[in-house]
Amino acid sequence: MLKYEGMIFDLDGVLTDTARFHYMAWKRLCDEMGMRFDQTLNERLKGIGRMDSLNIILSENKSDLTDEEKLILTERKNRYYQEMISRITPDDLMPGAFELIQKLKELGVKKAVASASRNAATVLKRLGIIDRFDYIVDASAIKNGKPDPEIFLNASQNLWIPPERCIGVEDSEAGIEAIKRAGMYAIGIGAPAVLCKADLVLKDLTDTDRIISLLLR
Ligand code: B16
Ligand code: MG
Repeated sequence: MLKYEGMIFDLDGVLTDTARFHYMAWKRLCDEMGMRFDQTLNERLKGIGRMDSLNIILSENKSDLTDEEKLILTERKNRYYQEMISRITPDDLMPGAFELIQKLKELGVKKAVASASRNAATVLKRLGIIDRFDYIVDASAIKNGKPDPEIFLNASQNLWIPPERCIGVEDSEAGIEAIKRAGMYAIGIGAPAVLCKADLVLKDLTDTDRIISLLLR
């Protein structure tokens, strides 16, 4: 008997380590523009959409630009990011991710991806796992980004499973808040100090037995 019938995964930082590519792309852009950008600031961008991320960077640098200039910069950052993800292969799956997806299939647990990234489908294809999910949220159709619960509620609706029967998995503080506001069980991947609002924090997805035991009554 399953306690949870759906598992909704974030992508960057959970299924694959593309979080470092987002960091490197923003860092290159900021260096070129003479703006400050470091790992601490990057932590605040995890799970946050592209334009909102640029607005945070600009505000931290006490800088302001026109909407047109911002669009040019976000497109440039995206080109740097797309160069990096073009080299992704199935070897770039996070440890334990493939095994967990397999076990969920055997148990009949439905799986979705709720990523803020408009590059999510490209990354999932390059990882060779796009067909293993029952539903992938289209980030461009989401009006309110994480920490708003909209993206996780959209995923559960499309899986036809009520939020309280779903587990969300996230590496960002904003994402954990979104999962909790959606009324789901939250697994954080990363540092317990950052993800303190999660119900459970793990370093990665390798402890599949622990995750599977949560799903069962
Ligand atoms: P893109 P996730 C998020 O993905 C990233 O964490 C965040 O750093 C990025 O700015 C956002 O996607 C948008 O990505 O520029 O590719 O549309 O963690 O929600 O899977
Ligand atoms: Mg993430």
